[in-house]
Amino acid sequence: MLDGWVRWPEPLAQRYRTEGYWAGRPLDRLLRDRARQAPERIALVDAEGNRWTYAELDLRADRTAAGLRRAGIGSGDRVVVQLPNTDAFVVLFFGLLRAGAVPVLTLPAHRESELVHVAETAGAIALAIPDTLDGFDHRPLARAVRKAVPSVEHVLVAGDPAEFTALADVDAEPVPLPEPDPGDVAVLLLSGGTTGKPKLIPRTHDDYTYNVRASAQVCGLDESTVYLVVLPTAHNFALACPGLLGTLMAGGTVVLSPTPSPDDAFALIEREKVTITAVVPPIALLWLDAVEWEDADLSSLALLQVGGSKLGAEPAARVGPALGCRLQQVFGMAEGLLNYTRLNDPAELVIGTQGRPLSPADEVRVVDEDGHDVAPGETGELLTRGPYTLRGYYRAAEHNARSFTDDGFYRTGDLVRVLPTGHLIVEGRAKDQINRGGDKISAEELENHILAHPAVHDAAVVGMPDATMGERTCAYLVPRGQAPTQRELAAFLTERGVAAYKLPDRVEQTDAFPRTSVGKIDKKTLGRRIAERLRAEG
Ligand code: J2J
Repeated sequence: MLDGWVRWPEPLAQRYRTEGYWAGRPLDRLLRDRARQAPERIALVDAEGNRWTYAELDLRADRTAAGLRRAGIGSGDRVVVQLPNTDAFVVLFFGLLRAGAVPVLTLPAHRESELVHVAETAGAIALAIPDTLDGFDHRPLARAVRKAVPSVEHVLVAGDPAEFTALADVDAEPVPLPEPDPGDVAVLLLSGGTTGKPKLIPRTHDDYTYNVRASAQVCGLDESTVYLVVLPTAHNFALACPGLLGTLMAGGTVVLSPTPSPDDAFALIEREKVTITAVVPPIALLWLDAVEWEDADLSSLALLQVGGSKLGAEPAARVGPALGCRLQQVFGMAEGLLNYTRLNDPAELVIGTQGRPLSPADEVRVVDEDGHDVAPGETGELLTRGPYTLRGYYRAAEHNARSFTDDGFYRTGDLVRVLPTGHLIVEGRAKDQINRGGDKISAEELENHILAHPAVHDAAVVGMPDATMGERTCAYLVPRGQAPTQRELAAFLTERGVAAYKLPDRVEQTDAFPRTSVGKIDKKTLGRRIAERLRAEG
C-alpha cells in the first residue's frame, strides 16, 4: 500500500462504486481472466515475430512476480520501469502488479536528470532498464541513478546485466500472493509537467481498470482486435487508451513495434493484419506521406487514433482517403480525462474536434482567468474531475494546491471550447509547457537547466510554430558574455542528463526580456517575436 497520494472523497468513491465505474478488481485481472477463458489465443507478438499465448504471458507474469518477491520486491515498493516496446515490458508490468509493487513508468528517452528525480520522488527501490537501446548504454545511467538515489537497491536489466540482475533471472515457481486493494495505487505515470521537476500521477486499480474498459468499449475492441503499439508502452495513450491493456482486456492481440517509422510499422501492419493503432500528429503526417512510396498492404487497418497534440483539420481529412481507415481524435492526459471522437460521429466532428469526454461521470467546466464559468461555446480553461482523473500528484502538496480547485477539479491548463454536442476543440494552452509533437516540455524545468550554463544570465523557453511538430522549442537567452550556440547549449544539456526531446531547437539572444505589468517575463510577446522572425525568414 502506498501513502502520500490524494484519495477521492469517500462519498464520491462510494458513488463511483455503486454506479459501476469502479469494479473493485485489481488491474492485473484483465490478463488473468482472458488467460482462463482463452488460454491458447495469441496475446502478444513482437517485432521479430515471437508469439505468446494468453496462458504463456500469464504464467510469465506469475513467475516474474514470484521472482520479484524472492528478490525482496513486494507490496507497495516502487519500481522505476524504463523499457522499450518489448515483451519484457509487458511481463514486468504484470509481474510488478502481481507482486504488489508499483511500476513507475518512464520513457526510454529519459536520462539521468529525469530518472534521478523520478526515482527520488517515488522513493524507488528498483530500476528496470534495457542493456542498450539505439546505441545508448543504459547501465552507466543506472549506476548514476543508484549513486544519486541510495534507496534504489536493485537494477534489473533486459539483456546483458553487467554487475546487475538480468530480468530473465527474476523468475521463480509461482506462489500465491496477496491481492492488492483495488482502491490503492496500481501505477505511477509521469506527467508532462509545467513545473521545475516532473510530477508523478497516481492511478489506482479501480480508476485505471475503468479507464481501460471504457476506452476499449468506445473503440469497439473485441477478440478480433490486433493493436499495434507504436508510441512508447509507458505512454498512457499506448498503454491504456485503450492501448495494450485494453486489447488484452478484450482478448485481442497486441503487436509491438520498436519504432513509429513507416518501415517498421507498415511492415507489422501488413504481417500481423493490424486493425488499430495510436499515434501523435507528426507520425500521422509521416505516415500520410509514406503511403505514397511504401507499398505495404494496410487494408486491415480499421482505426487510426491520433492524439497528444492537435491534429490539423487538413491532415485529419486526409487520413481516411490515404490510409483507408477511420480516424479517431483523442485529447487525453496521463492525469485522467480522455476525450474521444466516437466511431459513429459525423465526419465534421471527427475532423474538426478533439472528441468528447469518455465517461458520463466526467465533469468538465470551462472557466475564465478568474475561475468563473464562461458562456457556452466560449473559450476558457478546461477543469475536470471524474472517476479516472487524479485528485493530486504524488508527494506534491504545494503544487497540488495550485493545480486543483478546492472542490477537486484538476486544472488542465488547456484552453478549449465546447460545442453543443459536447465535443471539445482545443484552442490553446494556459500552461507554461511546450507540446513538441506530443512530447511535453516544461518551460520552467528546461529554463532551470539552461540557467546552470555559465554564459547564461537569464533564460525563457517558448514554443515556436512548426509545420510538422505543431511547435518546437526556442530558448531566449540573456547572455553573460558570449552566448552559447544552439549546438553548444544542446551538448551542455545532454551532459547534464536532459532527455534529447527537451533540447531547444533554436537559441535567440536578447539584452532584456519583455515584462508583464506584474514583472513576469512576457512569454506571449517572445512567442510572437519568434513566430514573426520565422515568417520573415520564410
Ligand atoms: C491538443 N492537445 C492535446 C489533442 C493531448 C491519449 C492522448 C494523448 C495523451 C497525452 C494521453 C491532445 N489536441 N488531441 O495521455 O491517453 C495535450 C493537452 C493535454 C496534454 C496531456 C492519452 N491530446 N493534448 O498527450 O499526459 O495539453 O497525454 O493536457 O502526455 O497533451 O499530455 P500527456
